[in-house]
Amino acid sequence: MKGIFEKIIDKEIPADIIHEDELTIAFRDISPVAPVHFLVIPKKKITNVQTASPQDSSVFSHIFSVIQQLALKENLAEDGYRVVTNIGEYGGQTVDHLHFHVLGGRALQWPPG
Ligand code: DGP
Repeated sequence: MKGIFEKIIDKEIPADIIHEDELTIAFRDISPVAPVHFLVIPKKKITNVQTASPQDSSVFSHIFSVIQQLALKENLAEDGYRVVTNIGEYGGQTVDHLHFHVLGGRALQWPPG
């Protein structure tokens, strides 16, 4: 069965998409926890960092290049921002499709809970 992020990729459900290319799509999180909060995901179905294969390495490097570009566009680059990927139950992953949260627009707390 298609997951929620696959439906966003296939435009079957709406999302506030801020970037799309051959390998990735980025859209604003439905429940933002910072003034700027978007997700960058691969179009390829990879569950998380732990299940990725060495063949996916080019997807990861591309995702980080997209994050750099979007951080500039969203005015996060100067003050700084955070990139988070949750893995599995203890990591707090709720959607089983690899995604990188990009959070910024305010000073963020550390450590997370
Ligand atoms: P995680 O807990 O790391 O698996 O984060 C999943 C995030 O995905 C969570 O912050 C909320 C977001 N999310 C879940 N469903 C949707 C959706 O349908 N649309 C959008 N834009 N974001 C979603």
